Amino acid sequence: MQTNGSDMTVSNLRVNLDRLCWRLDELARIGAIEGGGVCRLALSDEDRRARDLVIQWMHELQLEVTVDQIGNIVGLRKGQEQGRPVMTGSHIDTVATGGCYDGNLGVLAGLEVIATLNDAAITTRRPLAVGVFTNEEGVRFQPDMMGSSVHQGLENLDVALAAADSDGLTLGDELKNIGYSGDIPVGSLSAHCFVELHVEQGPVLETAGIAIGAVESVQGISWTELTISGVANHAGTTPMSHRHDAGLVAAAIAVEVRKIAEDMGGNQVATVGCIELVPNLINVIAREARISVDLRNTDGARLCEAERRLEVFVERISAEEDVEIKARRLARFDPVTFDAALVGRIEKVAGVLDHSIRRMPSGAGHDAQMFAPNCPSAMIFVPSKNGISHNVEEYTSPEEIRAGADILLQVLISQSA
Ligand code: HGY
Ligand code: MN
Ligand code: MN
Repeated sequence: MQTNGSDMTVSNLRVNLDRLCWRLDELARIGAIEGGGVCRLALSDEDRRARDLVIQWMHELQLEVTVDQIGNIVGLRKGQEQGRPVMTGSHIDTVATGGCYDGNLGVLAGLEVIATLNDAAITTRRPLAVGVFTNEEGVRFQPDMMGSSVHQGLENLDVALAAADSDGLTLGDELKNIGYSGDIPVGSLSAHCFVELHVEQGPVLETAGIAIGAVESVQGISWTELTISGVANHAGTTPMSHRHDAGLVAAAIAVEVRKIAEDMGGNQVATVGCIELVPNLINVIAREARISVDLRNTDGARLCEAERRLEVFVERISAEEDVEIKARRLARFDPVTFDAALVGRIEKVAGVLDHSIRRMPSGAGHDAQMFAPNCPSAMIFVPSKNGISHNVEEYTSPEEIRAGADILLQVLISQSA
């Protein structure tokens, strides 16, 4: 590692917290919504404006910027040597009721690492790269973690480009519309390793009074859309025995989804986040219902068990209520285990910087999990106030951000020295 000979030793390098928080605030203005959160759906105009701003910052940091065929942005900092870069990054698309930190912190902390190294005139041996991955949230186009899974060869590019939103607009067309249908072939960049900083989005660290999470794994994710077809009829005149009530069936499935999690216990979680009824009128029995089911478990076999229980119930209630139910798989990821040595490195650096740390799984999906099959990957968590996320109340304090960003800085340096 080349330094400018100043007495600032690399191990004493720390991020500039004010600069990082300023970037977080600036980025949060794009798509800002009531209550202090952000709505920046993938490939929306807000996403375009945020991408433009991040690329402007990448250029200011003298990074070489590329955009690939699915819109992933990579800012590359040359090392003394060529070869696979040490990589970090995350996403800047958000859910419609998002916070300012989910994803954004990982991207901007990555830029802060670059800025800190630039200030110290340090050139690492290996190149460094910061990635901004397309459509991590998966709320407009499914599946989630789409850009990073295509980037790492786990999802087919054409299948991803053909994904359509609820208005029938495809991801490929929307990429072109916002000017981010890049020319770099996906898969043309392999990383030496990948480390992502992210807010925990849960209550574990805050409850334990611990500053940092060394993330060992990501739980498996199963997303299914169920379309229930019944018969519209008059709410007053139709005898109960003559109903094919899609709304009733949707509600029964939502109750069963909760029951599956409760009966299975352990790490099983289950959510019905979307319920749409047609025609959705007070005096009409719903002829159609569309619901989403999100099942997750740290144990792959248990996740399959939860899926099986749902299938059995769907079959049974379809027969009982004489309605048709079609299932469409929206996303499916097995649990992922991160690189033990890299997790250990995060722990070691946290110890040197005197931050409390604990190992933990991730309840949310992340871009880092897509790198895990191809290179050593791991994540650093910082606490979420009241364990809140995917909510405008999402908050992580500047001191907590400093701790996570300093650890990211020193871990990336250690991997690129
Ligand atoms: O759903 C998730 O875990 C992530 O926020 N896409
Ligand atoms: Mn995220
Ligand atoms: Mn998220």
